[in-house]
Amino acid sequence: MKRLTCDQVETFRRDGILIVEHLVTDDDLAPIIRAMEKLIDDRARTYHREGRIHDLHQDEPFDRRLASLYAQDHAIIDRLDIVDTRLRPLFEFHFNERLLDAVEDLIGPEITINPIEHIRPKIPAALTDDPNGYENVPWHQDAAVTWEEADESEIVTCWLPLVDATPENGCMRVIPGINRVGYLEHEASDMGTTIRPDVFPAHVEPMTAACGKGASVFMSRFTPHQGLMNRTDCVRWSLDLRYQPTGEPTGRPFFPAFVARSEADPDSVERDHDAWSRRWDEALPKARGIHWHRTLPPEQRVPPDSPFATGHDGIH
Ligand SMILES: O=C(O)CCC(=O)C(=O)O
Ligand SMILES: [Fe+2]
Repeated sequence: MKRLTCDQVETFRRDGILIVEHLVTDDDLAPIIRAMEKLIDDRARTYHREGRIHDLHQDEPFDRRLASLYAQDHAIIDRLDIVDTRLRPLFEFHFNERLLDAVEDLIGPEITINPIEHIRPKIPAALTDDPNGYENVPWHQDAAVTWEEADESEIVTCWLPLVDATPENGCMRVIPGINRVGYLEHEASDMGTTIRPDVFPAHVEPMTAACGKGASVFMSRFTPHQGLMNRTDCVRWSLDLRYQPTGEPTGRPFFPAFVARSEADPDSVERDHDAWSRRWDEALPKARGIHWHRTLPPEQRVPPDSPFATGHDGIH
C-alpha cells in the first residue's frame, strides 16, 4: 500500500465507491485553477472589447466569476474542457504522486491515462435556461460512455472537486454495490446518456458524495452516479480523470491514451505536454462523426467515410 489503507481498498472493491478526503493539496490544484482563471480572464476581456459583456467582475473569486460572466453571455463556458484548453498544469496533474499512489493501490503499478476526462464548471441552475440546470448529469455508469471493448478494462474514475462539493452546489450521488452487478443498459435522454428506467436498481439507497476540495471520489466503471442540481450562486468546479491498467482497451480507440506510471518500464511514461496536445490534434479530425457512447448500435456509431469504419485500419 502506497497511499490507501487495506480498508479503503476493500471498500472500493466492495462498493465501487471510495471517497478519500485530503488526497491532494491546495498547492497541487493551484496551478490548474490559476491557468483556468487566466484563460477565463483573457476570454472575458475579448468579450468586453467586442461589447458582449459590460462588467469583467475581475475581483471575483474562482468559484464565482464565471457565473457572473455567464449571466452576461452564456458562450463564456463553451470549449473550456480539458481537450479544448489542454492546459499544461492540467496535463502535469495527471502525474500527481498522491493521486497516482492511490490509483496504484486500486489497479496496480502499470497505469495509463484513459482519454475520457473533463473539467466541469457547474453553473448555478438559477442562471441557466435549462429547468434541470446545466451539467446536471443524469444517473449513469461510466461504462456507458465507452464502447463495449472496455467492459473488462479496470477503468477507475477519479472525481476531484476544485471547490468544496456539497449537496447544495451539486455534488454527485452514487449507488454503492452495483459494481458487482456489472453493466446496466442505458439509453439516450434529453439530459444525456442514462440508465434505462426498467433496469434501474430497485430498493437501493443512493449515497451523497459530498467532499472537500482536495478529495477524490474513486468510482468503478459500473458505479451508478448522478450530479445534483447546483442551487447556490457559485460555480461547482470539478475535474474527472480516469486511469486504467496499461494495455487494456480504453473504450475510445479513436482517442489517445498515455502511460502515467510504470514499474516494469519506467521509460514508457509519456510526460510530454506537447506530444499530448499533438496527439489530440491528430486524433480529433479522424474521430469526427464517431458516436462515443454505446447508446447507438455498434454498426451506426462510425460514419462510412471515417478512417475507423470497418474495412479501414481502425475498428472492425
Ligand atoms: O460532475 C458530475 O456531476 C458528474 C461527473 C461524472 O459523471 C463523472 O465524472 O463520471
Ligand atoms: Fe460519469
